[in-house]
Amino acid sequence: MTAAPYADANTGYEPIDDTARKEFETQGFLLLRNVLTEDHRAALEEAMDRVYAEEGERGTHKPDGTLHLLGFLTRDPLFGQLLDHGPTFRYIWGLAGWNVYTHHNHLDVTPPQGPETGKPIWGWHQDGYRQNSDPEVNGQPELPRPMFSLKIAYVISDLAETNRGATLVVPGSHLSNSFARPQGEWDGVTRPEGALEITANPGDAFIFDRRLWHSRSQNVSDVTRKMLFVGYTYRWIRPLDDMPYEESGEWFQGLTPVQRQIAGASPSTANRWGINWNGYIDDEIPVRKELKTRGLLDRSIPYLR
Ligand SMILES: O=C(O)CCC(=O)C(=O)O
Ligand SMILES: [Fe+2]
Repeated sequence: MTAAPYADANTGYEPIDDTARKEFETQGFLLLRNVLTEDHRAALEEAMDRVYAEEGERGTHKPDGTLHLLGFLTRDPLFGQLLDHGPTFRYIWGLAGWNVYTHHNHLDVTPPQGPETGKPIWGWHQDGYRQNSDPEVNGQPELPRPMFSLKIAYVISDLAETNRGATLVVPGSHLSNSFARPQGEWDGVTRPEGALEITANPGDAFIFDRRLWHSRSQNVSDVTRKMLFVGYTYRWIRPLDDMPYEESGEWFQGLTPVQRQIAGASPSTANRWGINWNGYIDDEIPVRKELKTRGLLDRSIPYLR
């Protein structure tokens, strides 16, 4: 077991307060300031730059130099440590419970792109693909579907100024199954009513409900945008990315039991540690074990039982 190489103010097991939970529930996202120390952020950026160069050699950059790399966590031990990074992980179990893993994660590098050319692409969406169509909610199409997943977005480059390609969101839109699109041809510039550009400092992060309507934006600055996204969902939902690793390999062996759960150890069954029809739950499920040991299984919150 390797200890996390960077000191954090949080162990990952400080419960979030009701104000944060309420804000997340009403807004669909939370901005989390200073979740990475400057040393940690710089080390992550260095690892990102290495991966970006490797992917350049492999020819996977888009023609404009953009990289959107899925399942990136196995590409560096430092990325693996993000699986339960203290200042952000407390929000994951605090908002989704202990039965989670990462089904989807991506590394994004967006060099200056200049203004949009050609036919602009309308990028507003909810995450989850068919999760926005398949589930029926009491036969009432307007009722919000379940959250199912949430995502941490780590800000690695400076996004404090606007127009650097930051994520756009409409606060509160996660409770709407539909989203108004401008009539006719979209001009590539006009933003939907209520849209907010998440400007943030390097080392900040934001967490969002996958139902929150969001979009990328064009990086028209001269600063390369660098972001790391780690999505979490329930262990009974299948992975979205190919994130290959050997359990006997160095990357996996460097993980703690909690990190192994979050890495998706045994994605083929939700019952590896035992969760049965009769209510039996194996106390060895690593995240649950940590919460239980610390007295954090709050019975008033269903996903924390
Ligand atoms: O890169 C972005 O700003 C948005 C990415 C996105 O759509 C997502 O993380 O689900
Ligand atoms: Fe998305």
